[in-house]
Amino acid sequence: MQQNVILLFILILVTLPVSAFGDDPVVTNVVMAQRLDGSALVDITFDLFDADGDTVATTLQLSDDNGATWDFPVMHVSGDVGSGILSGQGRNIVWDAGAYVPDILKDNMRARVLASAAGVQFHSVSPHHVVITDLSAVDWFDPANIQKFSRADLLIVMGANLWMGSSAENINVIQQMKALNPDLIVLPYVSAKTAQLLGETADPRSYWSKWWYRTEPYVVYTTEGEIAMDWPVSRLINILDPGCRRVMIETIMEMQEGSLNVFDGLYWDYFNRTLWVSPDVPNEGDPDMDGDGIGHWDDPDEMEAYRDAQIELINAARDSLGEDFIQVFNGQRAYSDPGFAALADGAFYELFPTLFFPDLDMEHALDPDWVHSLFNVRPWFRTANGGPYIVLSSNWTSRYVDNEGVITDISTGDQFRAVALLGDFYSSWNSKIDVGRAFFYGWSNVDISLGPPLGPAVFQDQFIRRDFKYGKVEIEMTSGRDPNPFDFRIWHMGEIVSELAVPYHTP
Ligand SMILES: [Ca+2]
Ligand SMILES: [Ca+2]
Repeated sequence: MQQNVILLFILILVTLPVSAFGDDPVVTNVVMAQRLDGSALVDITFDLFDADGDTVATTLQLSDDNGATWDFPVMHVSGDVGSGILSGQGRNIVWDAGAYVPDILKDNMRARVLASAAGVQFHSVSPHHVVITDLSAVDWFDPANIQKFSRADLLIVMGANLWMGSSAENINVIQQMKALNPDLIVLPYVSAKTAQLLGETADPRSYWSKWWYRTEPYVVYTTEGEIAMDWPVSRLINILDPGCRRVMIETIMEMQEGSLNVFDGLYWDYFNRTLWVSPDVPNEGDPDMDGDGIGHWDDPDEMEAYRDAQIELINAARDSLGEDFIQVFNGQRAYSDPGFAALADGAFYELFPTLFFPDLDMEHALDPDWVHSLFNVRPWFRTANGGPYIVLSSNWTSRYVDNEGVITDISTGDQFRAVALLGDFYSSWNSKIDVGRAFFYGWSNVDISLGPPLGPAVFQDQFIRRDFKYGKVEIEMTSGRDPNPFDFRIWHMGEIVSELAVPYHTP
């Protein structure tokens, strides 16, 4: 029945250029051949050599346009693919091309095999919307981390952990990641209003130390004359003062110019219309940035000056670091202020959709008729640097009891992936580790590509749908409210490969 599958023979050699980590596995003699028995099985054979004798993770990638793109959905494969593959000649991956729902009538298919001694697989993922946010102390000495993190389209990490004065300062982390993924954008976390207390004792060459001591003259005091804290681990700095803004920008420039690891821009944490201070800090009195004895939230001209100072800070960064220096804003001001959003290459929706959006939060976020929905806000941002980068992130854990009676996590990465696909937003994957409010690395459960979209999302009643070259995405709004606002289904080549319809969860 599948004898009309036509495939050409291909030779592709791919190794991962991670030369800093000793001998890489080498893949040679890749040959793809359809069996002649009418079974529509395709063999991809290759030789795999690893000098260290490690077991290797292999990834099969397929192209249906003679190698111009490599996002053809790789499904129905078995054999020497995945983790734990031993070196040897004549390794074999069996691809059951006949198992796809539609017939594949192609004469321009190509295959390539990637191999990683660090055990990382490099599947093509759906188009350009994958973010990793990890603000923890990542071990950059581990090659597996460099390979894993390189798979994102946008990566947000602590700048201080890669710039000069950090333990990883002599490892060319960003260069290695870009060798694996030239399109990767890497942004450092930088505070837009605080200095972290750890700077006081940090390495004097480090970002946190320089930031702490240089902003010391610009500490914010409360109406009771105390140093105004922002979080238990940080104090407020006074960006109303041009001198404060200057030392902030100068420190970022010094880090960029003096470090082996150079970032593509900044992730600013963060910009709201007024100061926001954690309820966990025991400030006596309110912050008083303009020193007139009136607390910030009772002082309209101070709040106005704070908003103006944000713009001055952003413009100073652009003047000093260039038009192509990407600036992504955390914080709610950009979500509703078009003029402010126009200064940014993107926005980070922290704890999406629970902040900013009124009840029902997700329903508003995805309502094309609501003025500040994701679809209506996205066009406000800059596009010159490949954006806008509209990042949907949540590090909270939500769970439900599934159809088999077991507690199942809702992966916000997969949930937001469905949203991201509808409107060219970015979904951030985060592991669900119940450690405070920390952000940790996470990865998609469904790393199969849908290919490019065929048009915009289509809205009909409670359904939102978008078609892609290799499949489609459908959201059905149910409660409209986090943490379980909608069901979703994602089809690849006619098969549902990702679905959430609580209590049912497949696969
Ligand atoms: Ca004041
Ligand atoms: Ca005032």
